[in-house]
Amino acid sequence: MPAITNHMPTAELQALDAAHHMHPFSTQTQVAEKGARIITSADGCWLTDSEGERILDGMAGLWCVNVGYGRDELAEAAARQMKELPYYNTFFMTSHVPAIALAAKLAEIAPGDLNHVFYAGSGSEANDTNLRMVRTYWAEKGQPERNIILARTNGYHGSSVGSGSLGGMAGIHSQGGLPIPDIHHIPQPDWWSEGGDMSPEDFGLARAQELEKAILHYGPERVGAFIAEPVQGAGGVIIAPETYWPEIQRIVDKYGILLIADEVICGFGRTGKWFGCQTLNIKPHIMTIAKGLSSGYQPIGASIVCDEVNAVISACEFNHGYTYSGHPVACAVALENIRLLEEEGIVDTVGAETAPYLKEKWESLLDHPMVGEAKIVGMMGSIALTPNKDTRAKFDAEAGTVGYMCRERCFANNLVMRHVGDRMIISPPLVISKEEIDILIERARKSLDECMAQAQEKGLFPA
Ligand code: PXG
Repeated sequence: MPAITNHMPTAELQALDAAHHMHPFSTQTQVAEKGARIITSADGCWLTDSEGERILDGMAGLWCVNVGYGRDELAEAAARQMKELPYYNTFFMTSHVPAIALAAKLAEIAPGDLNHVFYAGSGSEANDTNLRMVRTYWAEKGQPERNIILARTNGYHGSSVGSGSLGGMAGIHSQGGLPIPDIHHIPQPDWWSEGGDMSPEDFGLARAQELEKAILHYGPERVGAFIAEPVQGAGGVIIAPETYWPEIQRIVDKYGILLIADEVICGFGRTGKWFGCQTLNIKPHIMTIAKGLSSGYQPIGASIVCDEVNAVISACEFNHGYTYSGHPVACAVALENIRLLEEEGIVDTVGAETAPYLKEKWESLLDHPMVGEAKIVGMMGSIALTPNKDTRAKFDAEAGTVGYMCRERCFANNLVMRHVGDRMIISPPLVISKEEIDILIERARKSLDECMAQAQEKGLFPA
């Protein structure tokens, strides 16, 4: 039965979209040629498009809809707050209940002495805050020369000038004069593509020691902070070998530099615990959060700051903030979202039940001829596509050619599974059920088969 839609025909929407809506990270002419897929509603883990198709969202939007779509509680929290106090700022000695309540709640659930919250409207903004905050911290401590921030190649921290500089994405650095001065990148712990003949353990150690090398190269008196995602998300769900993080922690401690854990993706249950730092046993001075903080229902981000950094920053006037820092509606929704995650045991269920189930199913994809590696932690996973598993070979085509083909097959099969180069990635809503995991795996396998057939036709995969 054809879907009954209450909007203009898809082709008209697509034409208007291409004519007037500039898409992020897209080639606009391609959008015009192909027409965007238009999402009209969603419920649980399922999207509905303008043609009435139901699509399994294996990416939770953009890694953010942790509690799933369609939660009335969050809509009601927003409506209540809008009626009571739709906006007020947190500058100039003012505050309001939602900003206070959420900050106190975040201090409660964040590990260690991460007790202080600086609000932003997004992950990019929060990382811009971090950049200025750590430099201000060292300046206030009488060490203004300690302004170098080390980060990682293929890390993602946002696309504003500051956060895009912290990130290590070549595509971002190539536009607009990034990175800004005194931000340097060390290579990532991606064993599959860069590990060569080393064992994953040796490689993890070697890549962590790149941090020490960089500190010694620039001078320990010049380096203020190191920023990294516990698990690289946008870079392709790169899970570092087990040797990596303990060594990073040792080096950070040894030189007394600040560690910023970018938890924008890893936070709020994604890795099976509340924060990626807890899964990986990392002790940061600052955590960046966004996305799962509100399950994407409202745009909000924040920096959660330890007692020591807060003490120094609090003693000066930190000339920083955004009109929407601590927006009351966003804070009210985030608070309600955390309540759902806690009271419905969503994070606990991921850790104890659904993530182990997904791991078993995800790793079963390893028997597919084109899948060379299957990595997963909690509800974020990746598989590496390769023409030869034994040699970890790359396809004889521009990187991402086969990944894109696979992504297109997934989309045609009503599954959102993204590609990063020739890695396929998933990050479903945390509320995904075992039955839905089965559907995800079934569709992924079908798409892999179809992609492999296409790759064989093009001579990119052995027949
Ligand atoms: N840090 C991390 C770790 C992120 O993943 C940001 C910061 C920036 O957050 P905002 O809210 O400013 O976007 C992100 C965002 C992708 C993709 O293609 C990933 C993100 C954003 C857009 C696309 O995987 N991550």
